[in-house]
Amino acid sequence: MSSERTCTIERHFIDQQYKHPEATGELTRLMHQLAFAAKQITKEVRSAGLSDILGAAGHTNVQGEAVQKLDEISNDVIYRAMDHAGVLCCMASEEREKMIPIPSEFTSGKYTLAFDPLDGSSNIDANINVGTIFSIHKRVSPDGTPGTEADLLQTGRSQVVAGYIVYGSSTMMVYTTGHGVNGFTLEPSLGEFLLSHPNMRIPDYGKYFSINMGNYHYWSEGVRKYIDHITTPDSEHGTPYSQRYIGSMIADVHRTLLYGGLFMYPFDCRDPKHPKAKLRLLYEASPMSMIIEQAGGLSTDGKQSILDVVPHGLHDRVQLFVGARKNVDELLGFLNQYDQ
Ligand code: AHM
Ligand code: MG
Repeated sequence: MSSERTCTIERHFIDQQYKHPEATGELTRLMHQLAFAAKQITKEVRSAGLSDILGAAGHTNVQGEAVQKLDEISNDVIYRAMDHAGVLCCMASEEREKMIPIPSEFTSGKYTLAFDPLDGSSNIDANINVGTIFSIHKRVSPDGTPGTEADLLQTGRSQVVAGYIVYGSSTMMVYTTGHGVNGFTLEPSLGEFLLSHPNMRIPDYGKYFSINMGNYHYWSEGVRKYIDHITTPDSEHGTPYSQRYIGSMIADVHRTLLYGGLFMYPFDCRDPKHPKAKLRLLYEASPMSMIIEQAGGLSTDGKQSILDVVPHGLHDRVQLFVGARKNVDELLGFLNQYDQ
């Protein structure tokens, strides 16, 4: 038997707290509630094919996309786990246009939560991995008052915790508090998240790229030249790279974290004066970028780290490139040469 002691996610939070004597335990409570929500969503996702909850809910969300029933269910599960925990002052969700206030009967806390309840949900019917993404900030408005949108509109750099839960062949929660990245796998019979991937590090380089190639003709010249470069056989450069794209960012970025390479969702430049991004800054790009950077990789919108992009609205979108340091540097060389 291994001499290593089993570490549950709750135990891990508490151990982290001992290192920060000023901590009040609120963050631990918040993470505990998130883990509880993740277990409930796991149960829903695992029984998706058995119950009558697959398929579109019949209306569109704020982004104009069809809402899946499991999107709604996951949104409710997270809201109900978090609204009365006494640790949040407000929330934002991909599924809700406006800021979500904390009901007045519950104590308002000092943190904010932005989340994508079920990323990649268009894949649910095909039994492909989906996930929850979360981003936590400390409020900027005074404690004890109702939270405001300004509390949520903070850069990725000032996230207190960022993480995701991937509902795949197993359920895994990966998070960072700014001191490295740790991964926990849900042990289904115990109902506990156990530390399975301590101190996760992304390789410096990988021969994988992840992008929707169907959009090739819509990208900037720099992105197209880069993709041409990495798909053209050249033994000296070690190309071509292998393409991996599931169309579920959580799964694509999770694989990138483990194996290296990079994940990209560039601008659609059909109207060069108004390039369009797809992925949302606050609850998709920003938390995934903090994870990758904390694991030793890089994130960029082509000009700066995603963590420095200033949000102006809850649903701002951003061009995103994340991955292994050498891969992202190589891409930036092309963007600097052709897109400036
Ligand atoms: P969603 O939040 O509505 O699920 O959309 C985000 C998803 C990402 O998970 C994925 O990377 C991307 O959309 C896939 O988009 P596309 O089908 O355009 O390649
Ligand atoms: Mg999403």
